[in-house]
Amino acid sequence: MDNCIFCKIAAKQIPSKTIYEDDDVIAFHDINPAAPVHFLIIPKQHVATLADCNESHAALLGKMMLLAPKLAKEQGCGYTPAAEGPGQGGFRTQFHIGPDGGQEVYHLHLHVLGGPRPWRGIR
Ligand code: DGP
Repeated sequence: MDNCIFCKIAAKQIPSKTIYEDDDVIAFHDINPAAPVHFLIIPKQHVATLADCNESHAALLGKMMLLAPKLAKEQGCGYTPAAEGPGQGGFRTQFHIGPDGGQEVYHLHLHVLGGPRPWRGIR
């Protein structure tokens, strides 16, 4: 997509603080962090929203979801489960879909937010 800012980040036409990249996805710090740790995981291929996904995107979505806890841990906001009870640490994941979902950039992205509280989060 010619005018998509996240396509341009994926293509390295716009710089970003990249924390992970492979053939399918790239993850980078959000330009306007809403938590001490706030990064985005996006597919390199252009997909506008989660609502535009179908079965052909299942592996890609699975990869994005599984990367969230791995990268959160690397960024210092991982979750350590406990045998009983809530465990330690943790993070939040968010997809925004459409105007009522608060989406501003129409290229699929998974927000990952974490770090010591308090933090404001997104909207
Ligand atoms: P939303 O579409 O509301 O789910 O959020 C889009 C997010 O993308 C928002 O938190 C700010 C971030 N963002 C927008 N433009 C850029 C950019 O050029 N670089 C980076 N790193 N983040 C961006």
